[in-house]
Amino acid sequence: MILLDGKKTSNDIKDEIALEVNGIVNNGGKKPHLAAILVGNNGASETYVNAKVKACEKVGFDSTLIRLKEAITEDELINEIIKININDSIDGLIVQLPLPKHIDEKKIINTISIEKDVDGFHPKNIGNMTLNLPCFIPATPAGIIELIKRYNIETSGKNCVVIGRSHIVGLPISILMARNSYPGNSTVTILHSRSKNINEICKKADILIVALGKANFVTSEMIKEGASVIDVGITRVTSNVTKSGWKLLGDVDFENVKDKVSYITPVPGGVGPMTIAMLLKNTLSASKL
Ligand code: BQF
Repeated sequence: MILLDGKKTSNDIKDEIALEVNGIVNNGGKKPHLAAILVGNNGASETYVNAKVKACEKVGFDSTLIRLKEAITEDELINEIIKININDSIDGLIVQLPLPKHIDEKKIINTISIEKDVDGFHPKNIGNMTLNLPCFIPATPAGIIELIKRYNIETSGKNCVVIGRSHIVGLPISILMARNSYPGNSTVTILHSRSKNINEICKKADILIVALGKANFVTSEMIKEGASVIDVGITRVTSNVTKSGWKLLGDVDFENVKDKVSYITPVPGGVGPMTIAMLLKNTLSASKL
């Protein structure tokens, strides 16, 4: 079993980005600048946004965190986005999800300028990605692709099973794994809440990508010997072992499957850190547009 070390790989990517930013600045160029909007005070969202701001500092980007109150109206939020859209000093904009229930996420994402949509969630971005046109690939799928690439995992002609069809992970990674490129050229099956025979279908997977958000859902009887397993799940549970009083669980029962697989991502330290690194990569690309 080889661990797909997202922590180390993301640090490698951050070093590469920092080197490039250094070159840009030394040649009189401008630092990439990411703006992040955080609405309300959801604990997990705060953690994620703080991680993104810290990562920006680490690679030499400018960042602006805009905190807005939970009770902000949809129109007020749209106005904040428009201000950033027309601000030439800002290259990339993310709106941390989920948003409060009274705000329509679709409407908000549609407001983000596609040139600054470094999360790649705008419908035009997803369309461009699907058609293999220039786009920002959403950070989590991009992180999975980058891990597969850096560990030289064979994907052509392989059975790739994706559990979950979310617009942010399952749907885009399915499209990417089926594309005519590397990583890609896989035979992709998407499993979801209405799927039947989930265990049997998973058992045929050479590459299993799990993004459904159910802790320890995948067990060894669902795994083909020698499979590569990518675990996107992060469920927070209380723990009497850790200092913080909680820990993260993946969608894969790691201890149960680890002796059966060729490659596997840990949780934490697998796909999560890669997501942050790929957001930085997209922001660097946006700054070059
Ligand atoms: C790690 C996210 C669900 C909903 C909205 C490192 C992150 C997570 C884990 C992180 C995520 C998940 C992010 C680890 C960003 C990934 O060490 O395992 C980093 O910050 N993520 C998000 O912004 O919004 C989410 C998951």
